[in-house]
Amino acid sequence: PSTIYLKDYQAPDYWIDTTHLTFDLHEDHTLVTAVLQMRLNEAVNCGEALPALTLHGEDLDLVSLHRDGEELENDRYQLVKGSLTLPVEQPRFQLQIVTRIRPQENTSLEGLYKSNGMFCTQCEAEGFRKITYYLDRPDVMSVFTTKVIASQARYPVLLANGNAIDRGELDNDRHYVTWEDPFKKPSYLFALVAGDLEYVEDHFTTMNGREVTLRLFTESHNIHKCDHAMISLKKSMKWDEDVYGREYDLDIFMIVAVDHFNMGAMENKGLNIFNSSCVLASPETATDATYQKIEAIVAHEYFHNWSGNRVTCRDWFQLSLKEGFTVFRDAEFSADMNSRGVKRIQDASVLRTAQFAEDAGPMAHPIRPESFIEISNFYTLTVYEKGCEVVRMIHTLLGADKFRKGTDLYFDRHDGEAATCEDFVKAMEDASGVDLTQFRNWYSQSGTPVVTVTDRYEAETGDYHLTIAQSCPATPGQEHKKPFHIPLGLALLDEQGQLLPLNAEGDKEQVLSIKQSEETFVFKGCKSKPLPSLLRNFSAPVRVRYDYSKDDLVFLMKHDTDSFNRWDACQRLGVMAIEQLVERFDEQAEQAVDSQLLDAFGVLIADPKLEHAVKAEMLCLPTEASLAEQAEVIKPLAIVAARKKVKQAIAETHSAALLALYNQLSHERDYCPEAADIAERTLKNVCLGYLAALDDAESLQRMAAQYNGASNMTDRRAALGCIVDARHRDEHLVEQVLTDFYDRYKDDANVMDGWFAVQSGSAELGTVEKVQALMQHDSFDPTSPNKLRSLIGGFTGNMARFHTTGGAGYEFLADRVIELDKQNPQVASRVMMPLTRWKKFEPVASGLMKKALQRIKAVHDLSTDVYEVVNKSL
Ligand code: B3K
Ligand code: ZN
Repeated sequence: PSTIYLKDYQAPDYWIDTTHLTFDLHEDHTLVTAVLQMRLNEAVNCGEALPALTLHGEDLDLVSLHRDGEELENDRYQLVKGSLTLPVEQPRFQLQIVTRIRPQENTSLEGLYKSNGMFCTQCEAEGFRKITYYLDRPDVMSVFTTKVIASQARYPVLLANGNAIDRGELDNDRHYVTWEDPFKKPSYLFALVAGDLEYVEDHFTTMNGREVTLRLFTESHNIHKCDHAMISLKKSMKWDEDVYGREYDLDIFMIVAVDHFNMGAMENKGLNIFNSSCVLASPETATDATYQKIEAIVAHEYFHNWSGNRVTCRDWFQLSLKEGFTVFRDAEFSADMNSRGVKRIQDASVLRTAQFAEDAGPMAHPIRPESFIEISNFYTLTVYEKGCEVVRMIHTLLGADKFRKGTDLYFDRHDGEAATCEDFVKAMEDASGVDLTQFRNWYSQSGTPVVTVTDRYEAETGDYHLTIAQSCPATPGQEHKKPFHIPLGLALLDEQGQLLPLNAEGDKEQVLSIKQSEETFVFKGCKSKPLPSLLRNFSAPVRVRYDYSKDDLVFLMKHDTDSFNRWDACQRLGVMAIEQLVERFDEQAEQAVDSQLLDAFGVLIADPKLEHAVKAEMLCLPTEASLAEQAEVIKPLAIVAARKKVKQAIAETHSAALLALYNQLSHERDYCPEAADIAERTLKNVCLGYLAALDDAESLQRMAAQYNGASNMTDRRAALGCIVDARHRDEHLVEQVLTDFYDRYKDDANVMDGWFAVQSGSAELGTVEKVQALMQHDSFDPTSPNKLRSLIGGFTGNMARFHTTGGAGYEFLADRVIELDKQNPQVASRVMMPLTRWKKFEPVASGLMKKALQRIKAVHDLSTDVYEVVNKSL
């Protein structure tokens, strides 16, 4: 497999002005007729001879090829793996290409495939080439017309992008619908659906008074689970008008839910296709987390209509242009709809745990990568979440008003075009007058910067000196880094916990613009040594090192006005307490749990003023994954044991207060997925989690009672998880609730995902043998990415079991990767990621992980997806 470089980008030799597609869908094959109006790209080619045309194509049977009505026989073109090359004689010409494809046999879930009897597509990034020969690159934008023909009985619903312009009946009980999308788009935004589907319909009137029909399609048994997604869609449409001035542009907007889908959802123009797990919800079947995920993803895909579709990407190296920006847009939307503070904590937590790990691993890349072998491997936390943070930093540096001027200019300038990250930054600069020259390093450099802060207080003058140094560790291909332009949110707390004025204007919060490798700021008039509150609101994706004492952290937990930093102080305290036990793992039994942490949690539990949502976040100890990310060398079993010990100590010390809080929050009410109710349930279930760490029969009864009495999935799932891993375990009860859960929900594929995950992710149950047995279960569908992710992903995230001695977990994963690679390379490459972190583990585990990777590497004919990951990580 070959590497593709950003520096080699060249504009295409030809454009495709219009694309007419006809799909003749049959049970064993599909015939695709593509009629393309081609035009020479004169900007590239002004010479005499017309260059040959090379189209992308994969797994296609070419049935016939006509150029301007003349059939080209097979001696007139070259067909090699991945492409079709033909001679060109006129600067404008028409091609007619007929291909035969087999969607029924397409297990990669890329291109046209079948899910539960319906046809659907996934074309981003390079799936369209599995449908027909085409210039399958995002800078080639075309106006598409799509005619779909199929059996009327089996596929009453026929959908494609745009507006339906024609429909009719044909012989043999077949029918057709023709769709026309007036907006130019790249092939990756093409979509088609054919199935026996029902829909719910609603309407939205845009800011200019246009009526838009909204339709959400699902299989009939799920039709009652569409309300939340529909409400979320209408909120998103309104929000994008209010906050960005962006209006929807077609007469109809459709969402289709499908069960077999490689990721969350896809923003195809006017016809979003969603993983059913990201769109369907009812109180009985979806947790609060799922409700919030749905709201965020519906918004994300809708927002792509402008940030991605109207303005798309020139090439795939620019992926963060649409993804980073759109994640920023959906994060702000969610913050506006729910608790802003908690949204920030959750996002920062994911970033610091998973993206920092990616940035420290063998696949580290800048948000705008410079090269790749397989683009599917670059739909990463770095491109998405760090990309979002980079856009957020621009927002912070410019301020909301100038940022909005910048986005207006960007959309204006590039509407209907395929743009670059540079275009985005330039629009921001031009609209605001702020110089972002150095800021651009965030686009080209990988790795997580480390900001080291030291301070000095001069009692005589009252001057407080804050010295800020930055560095960035080497990452693959990038030995030395230039300094970043870092916006650093800052406040200073006095001895009473009050915020001190930072400047003559009396501002109590400031964003320092850090540009040098080291710089010092002096704050005057401090009566005593202040305590710095650094990186407020997680103002940049960096690690901050400052030598906080435990007293400092307890003080910040209590007094800081920034929710993120209060939470972070609590996390830091938790990390210190757990690390202390990890370091002396062998003598852990005799080690006491840090008393300052225990006291601080007591204050936290009892704090009557703290909002429930933030309290719930603060009460959660650092996750095993985040402890692993912060460790020099990962010792999995020590981490699991130490964290468990600290959790038990908190539970035992504060059992009465936790129980009181639990009882206070347990009252019957109708389910409502609104922020205040979600916060109460979350806090209640955090308490239940602690109570599950007590060694008494009473708490077990409490969990069983919550499980049995639950009127919604949030409470039932929480109780189930607690029962499965309770300290005072009862095998019989575990069996009973797992069976009960199965009986209740066995017909609901999305709920069953949770049933698999709760077992494979359980420290108690999730052994290799158990996971292997579950793979044979009747309800396990090995062709469903959701099931594979739940079961295998649940297991690889199970630190207590995946990393058990002997390496059986690693061997199991290697077997699955090798097997899956033949079926679905994207999923195979995703699930193997945990192995790529082998270098950070303690020697025995590390060696065994490496061995498993080597076994994968030795397999012949690996997909480009797995090939790239395995070769870069060894
Ligand atoms: N753009 C799609 C992701 C496509 C992934 C292709 N392997 C979903 C999204 O980010 O909105
Ligand atoms: Zn996206």
